[in-house]
Amino acid sequence: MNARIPTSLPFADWAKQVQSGMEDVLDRFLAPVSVVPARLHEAMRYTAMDGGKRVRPLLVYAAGDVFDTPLPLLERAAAAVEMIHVYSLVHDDMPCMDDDALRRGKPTVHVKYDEATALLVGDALQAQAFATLSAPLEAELATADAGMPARQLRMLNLLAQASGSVGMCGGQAIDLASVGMTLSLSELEQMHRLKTGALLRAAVLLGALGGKALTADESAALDDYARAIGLAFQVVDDILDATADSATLGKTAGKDAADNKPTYVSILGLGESQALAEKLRGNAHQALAPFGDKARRLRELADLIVQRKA
Ligand code: GRG
Repeated sequence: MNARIPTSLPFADWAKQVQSGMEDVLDRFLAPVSVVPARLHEAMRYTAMDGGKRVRPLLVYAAGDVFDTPLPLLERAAAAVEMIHVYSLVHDDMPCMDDDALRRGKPTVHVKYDEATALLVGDALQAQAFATLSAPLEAELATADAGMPARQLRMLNLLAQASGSVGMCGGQAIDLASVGMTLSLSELEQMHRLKTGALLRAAVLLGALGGKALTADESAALDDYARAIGLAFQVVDDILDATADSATLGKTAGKDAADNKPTYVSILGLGESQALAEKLRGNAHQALAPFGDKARRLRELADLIVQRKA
């Protein structure tokens, strides 16, 4: 992606350009297969390239539009957050966790390669995410804005917090410990705020942090938006899981319920879960009101997250 994608494009075209641009961005920030060890780099590319909805990069670019974040920082942030997400999927699919054979329509990394490789692919993608976000900036950008290194540092800290024990990993630990247990709605929400919400929130804030300074009110509004879509994403995931046709979605219908994991649908029922997703969409829209038309993409992404079919 060499130039900013025009905001005037219809949403679907804009999203397609971000998604296809991510192939180029990831290609640039991942080691080539020609670098030793070739098999590890091949496996990293196998799982990271050409796959997924790229929701987190879309959020990074959409938030970047609101705060005029320079493209090189958006690219680094989008690649880094996607690498963390992909690493989490690779580890989550392993036999010691969810034991899944298919991901994004392809054999999972431990199935295609082996378990040790899957572990290393996840570890290496995590390290590469931070290497990517901290990579030196293009000379003209670094000299044009003396505040860039401080911004990069804040972004690194944010991504580290969102990924670790007080973010995604912590949420996964709670999830693993909750198998077979009855969770209250607030316990379920706490788990998902960490497990999936923290990284989605980080994507929004990363896109914003790279741009012009946020006021306290802007920061709070963006946080409200990020929290609403983070939760909506999980509620919709549970709805899709409960109603999926496994053949068409390429995932196991009702897997969480079958694994005896609490879900929004198991606690609230389908109708109330759908109503909750709609309410969260409304909350997300409301939170964006202070940003006016500049937040159009973020608004459309809230719609996409709630209306998605996969
Ligand atoms: C193993 C440290 C560690 C963490 C795993 C997020 C996570 C934590 C595991 C993923 C398990 C899972 C399927 C959760 C449901 C919600 C979710 C994150 C789905 C996958 O994300 P999408 O739909 O995937 O954005 P794509 O493939 O489109 O990128």
